[in-house]
Amino acid sequence: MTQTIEEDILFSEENGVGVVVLNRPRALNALTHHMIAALYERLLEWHDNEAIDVVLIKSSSERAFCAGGDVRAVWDDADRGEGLFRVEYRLNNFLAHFRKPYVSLLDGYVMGGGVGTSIYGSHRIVTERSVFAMPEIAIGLHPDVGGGYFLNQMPGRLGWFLGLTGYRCSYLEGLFCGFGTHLLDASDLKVFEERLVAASDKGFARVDSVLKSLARDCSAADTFLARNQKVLDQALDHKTLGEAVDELLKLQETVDGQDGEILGKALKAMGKGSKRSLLLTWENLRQSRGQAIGQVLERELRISTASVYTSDFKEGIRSVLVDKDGNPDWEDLDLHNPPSDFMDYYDNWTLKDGALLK
Ligand code: QUE
Repeated sequence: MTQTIEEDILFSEENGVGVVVLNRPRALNALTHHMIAALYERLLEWHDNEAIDVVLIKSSSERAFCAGGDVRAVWDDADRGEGLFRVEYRLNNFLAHFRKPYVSLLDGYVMGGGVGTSIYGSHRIVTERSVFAMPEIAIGLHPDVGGGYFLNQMPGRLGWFLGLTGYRCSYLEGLFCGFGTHLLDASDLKVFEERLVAASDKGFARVDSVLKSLARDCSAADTFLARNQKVLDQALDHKTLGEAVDELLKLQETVDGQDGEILGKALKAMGKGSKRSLLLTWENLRQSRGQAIGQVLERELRISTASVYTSDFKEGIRSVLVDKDGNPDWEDLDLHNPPSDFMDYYDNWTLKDGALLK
């Protein structure tokens, strides 16, 4: 059965709640240009509509809230994805300044563009099925949609670890890192939505009062990221990517048991990632420190748009999403000794229609 694009994203309004349903389950809700544009237009309208008090965004599938942007479609776009990236980053920037409660139900996978579509909102509901990641090094891209901003806000250097390894955070780690704000049992999501729609309070109080009755207490203390934060911070607090990689590999020799296995798996993923992506991730995280979200998004739009024309992006899409052989043939770059003009390609990229916020 072919699905028309109009059904990929659904909108409804009920008693002051604007409801968005991501409805492209076979692609894990990977966001198409059309879905992002439709969401942005609707949010603009709801933002100025006094009858809308709260926005709720969720998925029609238990498997994923959203796996990212529809990067595979970039090849078919006349502009090689520039339009898709542009509407996506404009949406991210708008969400970062959205004044009404924006509640995301983050059940299942939340990766890349799925993070960008939720993390700037006021309430990010996690369930025991949530998995969070910024896995772009596997496709020759970099942790974008504001990764330079929100990864730098995570505890210590954990966000850098996530970006450099594509590490998949458990739901507790997702709360610890700030992907999520509240924990609900997946079986309570329906009743949460029903109570939110029925609630008589207004605005933020409306969401908070419903959450009070359903949110679960939890601690992330007994997770890999919390247990190892200090040593990961130390390993990553170095001047160059090459030095940090060496430190992480050394750390692997001292961490044993289950944590050693988890770390080994993360470092193996880093080793399998695009070296171009790793260098780009490092440099963008470095430049983003202390910058405002708009500044970060402006640079990332340029970087991502330029990245699409690299052989590593083509290889990443081929090996992960097309042939699915998991055997990418990356460009050979020395992480310890990158070309001095490495960033020039990105810094000199000119976007077709000028700046992001125009
Ligand atoms: C890294 C990524 C993405 C990915 C896999 C990675 C990503 C993304 C998708 C994806 C998944 C299913 C689809 C689709 C895209 O996979 O960003 O179109 O049907 O969107 O290892 O960054």
